[in-house]
Amino acid sequence: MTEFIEDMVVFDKCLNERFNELDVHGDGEEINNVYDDVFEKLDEDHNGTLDREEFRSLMKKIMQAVA
Ligand SMILES: [Ca+2]
Repeated sequence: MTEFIEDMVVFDKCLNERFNELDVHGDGEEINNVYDDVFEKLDEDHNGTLDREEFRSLMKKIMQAVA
């Protein structure tokens, strides 16, 4: 459980870093476009939500991108 929380902290940190990189105008607009695009790719069964497996593959991609 501790490991999971630590992962979430790292995940959050990554997310913020990505957001700051993407949000070039500082108005939060860019992230919406990127998020829609990314979400569509991540929602592998296209049911509109990210389930555990889809979230897991998202985490994996982010960790790989950071490493
Ligand atoms: Ca899904």
